[in-house]
Amino acid sequence: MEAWYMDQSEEDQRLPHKLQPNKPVSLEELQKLGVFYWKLNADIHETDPELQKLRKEQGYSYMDIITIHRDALPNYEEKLKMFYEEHLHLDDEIRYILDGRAYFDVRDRDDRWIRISLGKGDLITLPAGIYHRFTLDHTNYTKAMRLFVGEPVWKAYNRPADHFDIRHKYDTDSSRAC
Ligand code: KMT
Ligand code: NI
Repeated sequence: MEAWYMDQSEEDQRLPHKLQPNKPVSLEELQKLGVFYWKLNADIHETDPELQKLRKEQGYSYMDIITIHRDALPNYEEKLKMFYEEHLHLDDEIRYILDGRAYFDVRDRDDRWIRISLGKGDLITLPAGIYHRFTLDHTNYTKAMRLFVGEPVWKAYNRPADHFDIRHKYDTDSSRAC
């Protein structure tokens, strides 16, 4: 896991888009935005007691595995385009990278993009109501576990989606964490 502020360039979304000089973002800064991170052993994800403990404690009753690759995901191009539209969900987004690499971009409090680079063994939770987007990097492959509290709802609301109560809740919850 590594996070940084993005440059403004409209170039290829799969590039790192680091500022020059790089402006890294710490775990503490991410936590203040309501973003949490765990490092697990993806090789043993089927039996991992640490993952089981986390799922139990956090109530992550649902899980499935998505492979994002040209040959594995139906409507690959269309889905990647959707994932990179700035959006929010009414529930937390919980993703555990089992293989490959991926970028999650989240907005900070001043509406600047932070890019979070994830690899094998990285588990991240994005709070309900945070504006974010997702992309593959130049390796064009990731396999991720999707976790959810209860029955999954994948519905994404593209920005602007400020009329939802969850936006207000997100703002008040995460500013209290500061
Ligand atoms: C989302 O809603 O942003 C996604 O599901 C991203 C792809 S899952 C690795
Ligand atoms: Ni999302």
